[in-house]
Amino acid sequence: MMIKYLSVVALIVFLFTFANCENWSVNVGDAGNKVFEPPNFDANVGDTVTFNFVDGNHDVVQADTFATCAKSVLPNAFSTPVYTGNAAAPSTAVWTLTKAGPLYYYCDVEEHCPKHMMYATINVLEAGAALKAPGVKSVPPPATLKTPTQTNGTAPPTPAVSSAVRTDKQISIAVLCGALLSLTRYFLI
Ligand SMILES: [Cu+2]
Repeated sequence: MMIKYLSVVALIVFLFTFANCENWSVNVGDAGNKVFEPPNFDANVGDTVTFNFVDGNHDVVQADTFATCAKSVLPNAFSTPVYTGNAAAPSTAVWTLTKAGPLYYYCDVEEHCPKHMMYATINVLEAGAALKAPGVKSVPPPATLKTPTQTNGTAPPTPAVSSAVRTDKQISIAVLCGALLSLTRYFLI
């Protein structure tokens, strides 16, 4: 019985080590400035990045090289709709990091990329690799869709499209994280 219990604990520790499920936060727009904040940080494969659209009209589109204002040719290139920023209740989009290597992205609204240099990088390192320049930690991805709160009747309805950018992989990582937490609670508390 004790051996079984210890092996389960060891398994949980092992899974947490390799599926550590960090979620990083990137703010899109900032008080009239056309920026991604932070513009450059390290993360690990398996982590997620949540973009919070806090100001202005912007989107996030994957590029193939740094400072390029052209969508990646990858068939599954990441991109979001254009959101109108709302600092109090930002729309969000989640990018799951599935492969090591730098990820480049930009905003393709108007001239934000070529004129305002609205582009950025995520340095994706192998799972478990030490991060020299970690980003800003966020809460885990929301389990349910977040619909922006409307404070008056004049705001145009924002489509609930967060789910459109979610991939099956992201969902399975979220499920894995949830399962790990339940297992931990069951055996350790
Ligand atoms: Cu923009």
